[in-house]
Amino acid sequence: MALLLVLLALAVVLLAVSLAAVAVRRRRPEPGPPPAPAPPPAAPAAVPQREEPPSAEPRPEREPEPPPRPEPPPEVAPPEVAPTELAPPEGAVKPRFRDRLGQARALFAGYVSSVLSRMAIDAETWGELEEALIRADVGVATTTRLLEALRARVSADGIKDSQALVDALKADLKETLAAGDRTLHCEPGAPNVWLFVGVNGVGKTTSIGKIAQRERANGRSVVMAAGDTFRAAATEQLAMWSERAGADLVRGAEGADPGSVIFDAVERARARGADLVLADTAGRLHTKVNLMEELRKVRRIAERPPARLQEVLLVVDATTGQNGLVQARQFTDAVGVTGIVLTKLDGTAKGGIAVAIQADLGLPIKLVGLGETADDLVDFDPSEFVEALFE
Ligand SMILES: Nc1nc2c(ncn2[C@@H]2O[C@H](COP(=O)(O)OP(=O)(O)OP(=O)(O)O)[C@@H](O)[C@H]2O)c(=O)[nH]1
Ligand SMILES: [Mg+2]
Repeated sequence: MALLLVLLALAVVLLAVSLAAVAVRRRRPEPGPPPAPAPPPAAPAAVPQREEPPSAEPRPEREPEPPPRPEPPPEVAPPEVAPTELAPPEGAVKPRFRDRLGQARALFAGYVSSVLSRMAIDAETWGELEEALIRADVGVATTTRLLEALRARVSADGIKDSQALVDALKADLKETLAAGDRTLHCEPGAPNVWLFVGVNGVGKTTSIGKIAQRERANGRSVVMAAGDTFRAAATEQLAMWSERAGADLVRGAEGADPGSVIFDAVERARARGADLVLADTAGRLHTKVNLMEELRKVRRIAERPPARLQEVLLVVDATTGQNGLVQARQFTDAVGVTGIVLTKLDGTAKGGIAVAIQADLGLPIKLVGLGETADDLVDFDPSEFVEALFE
């Protein structure tokens, strides 16, 4: 029995030893390279996945998808005959000379009341009239001529009192200013061209805008030619006026040949059966090319059929005084002016330049600018003008 117990104990010990050996073998590492340590969960991979070019720059973000391209707007052709609803309302009140000739009237009024305060006509009377005319920018030559004619009339008609003398002067001024053809010519059947010239800043573009509006109101279809390619802003200025007036606009790139813009505008007018091309020009140039030379070229294009060059309108700033006369002479020699648009008579202008231009150069004043807005353009009425000055 004891032997049996000893044998049983031995068997148990042997079993325990063999189980322990198995357990130790299981725990022993396998031969071969040790496995890489498992990366900590949040740590970056020790070995980069892809070979990156060495760069100090952070990797650029992926290019965002470009936004879908908007559909190009459908090409809208300018209206064949521009809409009339953009024209000024019928019966819009036109400015009057007497309300706008502030400075000029004040100047004349002072001298006239002084002359009238003395019943008789004496040396002082003649001196004051001369001073009034010269200070009003009539110019020495024209003043001298006017007063000589007045003296002759005074002695011929036996004028004795100063009121009659002032009336005679007014009549002479009206007669001087009424000379010449003040019509703005426009015939049916061909693109009529009105070319606007003048030094910079006198009001060419603004006057074209005003005239476009007025012609539209008269039922004419108008094409504006942005022939002032000196600066882009000039075209934008004209574009604004063309929208306002309901007129078509032909433009050229900045620095483009002004002649080509006028040519294209005539083509557009012909194709659409428009009545009138209002052609803007620059008052100065990019190049050293003489302005007058350039304008001559423009003029030649503007008179090439089918275009019918009806008017070459010299725009003169009334506030520049006698200088306007010098400009008028230069432009007339170069491009053959048919009439004057006298602007800014509402400002500090003294008005006499109108008389000087008409008397010295025989150029009719056709239109007058009395302000900056679209309605501030009137036909020149010599009688109303003179009455307003002397009132
Ligand atoms: N008070 C007044 N201002 C005017 C009149 N006509 C034009 N102007 C102003 O004069 C300035 C010059 O006018 P523009 O029409 O640009 O002159 P422009 O001759 O085209 O000038 P450039 O293009 O530089 O050659 C603008 O501020 C106009 O508003 C007018 O009759 N009265
Ligand atoms: Mg201009």
